[in-house]
Amino acid sequence: MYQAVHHIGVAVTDLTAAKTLYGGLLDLKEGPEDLVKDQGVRVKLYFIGGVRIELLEPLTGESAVGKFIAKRGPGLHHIAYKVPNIAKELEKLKADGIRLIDEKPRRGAHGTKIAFIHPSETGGVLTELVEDHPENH
Ligand code: CMX
Repeated sequence: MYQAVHHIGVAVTDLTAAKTLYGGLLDLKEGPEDLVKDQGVRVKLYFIGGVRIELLEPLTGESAVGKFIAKRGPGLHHIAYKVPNIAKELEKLKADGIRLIDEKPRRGAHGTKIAFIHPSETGGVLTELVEDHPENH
C-alpha cells in the first residue's frame, strides 16, 4: 500500500548553490543534511507540505547520480513513495515479475529503508519505495 509521496529527488552538481535556491529564493523549510556513502551522494532535505525535496549531490562521477548528471544534466531524478512495510512491497513486486534494482531494502538517508524499481518498469521515471524510520513519522 502506497501512502503518500515521500520525497522528490533532484540531482544537483553544486549543493551549496542549490541550497541558496531552495532555502533562499524558494524559501522552503530547511531539513537535515546527510552523507549516504552507500548511494554515493550528499543529501540535503527541504520540507513543503507533507513532501520532502531531496537534493542529491554526487560524491563521484561513478555514482548513480554522477552518471545521471553526466548523461542528462542536473534535474528531476526520482519520485519516492512512502510504504508501511518495504520488505512486503518488494516481495509483491518480485512476485509480479517487476524488475527491481534492489530486491532487499537498504539504508537510505535519515534512518530510512529504501529500494528502487528500475525506470524501465515505471515509464522512464526512477521510482523509490521508502519505509520511514519510526522517529521520522
Ligand atoms: N530516471 C530515469 N531514467 C534513468 C535514471 C533516472 N534517474 N537514471 C538512469 N536512467 C536511465 C538511463 O538513462 C538509461 O536509459 P536508456 O536505456 O534509455 O539509455 C537506463 O536508465 C539504464 O541505464 P544504464 O546505463 O543501464 O544504468 P545506469 O548505470 O545509468 O543506472 C539505474 C541506472 C537507474 C539502474 C541506477 O541509476 C540506479 O541503480 N539507481 C538507483 C539508486 C540511485 O539512484 N541512488 C541515488 C539516490 C539516493 C537516495 O535517494 O538516497
